[in-house]
Amino acid sequence: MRWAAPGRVNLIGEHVDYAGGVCLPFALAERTVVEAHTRADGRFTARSTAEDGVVDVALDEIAPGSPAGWAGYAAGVLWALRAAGHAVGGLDVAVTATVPLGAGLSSSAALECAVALAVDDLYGLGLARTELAAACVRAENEIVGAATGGMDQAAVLLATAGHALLLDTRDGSTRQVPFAPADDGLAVLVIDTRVRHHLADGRYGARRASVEKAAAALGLATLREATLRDLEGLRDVERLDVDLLPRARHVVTEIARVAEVVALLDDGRLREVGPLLDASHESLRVDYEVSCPELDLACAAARAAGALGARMTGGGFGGSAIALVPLGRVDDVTRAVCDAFAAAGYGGPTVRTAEPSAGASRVG
Ligand code: GAF
Repeated sequence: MRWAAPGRVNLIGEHVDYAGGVCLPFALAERTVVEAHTRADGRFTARSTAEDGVVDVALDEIAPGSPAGWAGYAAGVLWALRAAGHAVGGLDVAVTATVPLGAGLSSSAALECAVALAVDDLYGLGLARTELAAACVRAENEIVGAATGGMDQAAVLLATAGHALLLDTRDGSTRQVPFAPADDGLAVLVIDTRVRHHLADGRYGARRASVEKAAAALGLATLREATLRDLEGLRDVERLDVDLLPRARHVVTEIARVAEVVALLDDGRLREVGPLLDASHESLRVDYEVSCPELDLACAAARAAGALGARMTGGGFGGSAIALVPLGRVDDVTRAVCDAFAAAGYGGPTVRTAEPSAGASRVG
């Protein structure tokens, strides 16, 4: 049997899912497909079209850092479900990956969620998708060692076609927000810079640590509770840690931008969200420092060629940008971004249109 899970892009609400914030991702059409079978010998075996070799590990040997590399995302899901007390035995998986790896499009969450659905079906667990998402997050945090929040797994498991998923990470609540750019004569372009990133490499975790430190310094559970005025209270701490104030400012202003974008979408005014996308990118570039020259160039070139707004999406340090583009300008924007990359001596980006698509499901 086979299960498929999509990649995602985040329309807005970046680096706020571990701060109790709100975000607005949607699922892509590109999917990671997992063919899975139970094994009676208590082992996890895996291979992937995107990787060499076969991974073979006993369930009891799954632990932080083991197995290393890509298979940790899949094996970690079995570990997390077993740790939560569910009766899960061995599994063999064959992965066909069409979500680009390391592109900021959540190939890792797609793999985790496809495996989670497979385990849930094959072992008859009957878990809610929110419970499966939580297991996927534990896999990533504890087995892979990436201190990510829960946005990607929620998007992959809960998204529906023609909508963005408004996720409130403070209480886990969600709402489907109608989002069909083509109906407004628009397209969302996803520009993969081909600069590869890895969220377990320390920089992502450092951002999360700053945000948690800022909240603690203000006496708050999370920065969701903070206002811009409250951040003045960080000036003293800032003498010790100069990054704290701008990091916290990004989180607080980004959460406010999400609310503005949702209000515009609810009002049928998608064409007006461009400046908020631009402001999000500036905040991520200047205050949060998770952009890179290739992402900045992609956004600038897209805007100059007629995009209504553009921003990096996902964890950053490489990966992809999105641009909101009138349908009639898609070719111009695509060409302008490719030309700008060539002129800067960067490798060619990959540009595709993103359709808000359905979440993960069994496919055969
Ligand atoms: C990555 C993480 F996995 C998410 O949890 C989120 O923090 C995102 O970066 C930034 O918004 O995709």
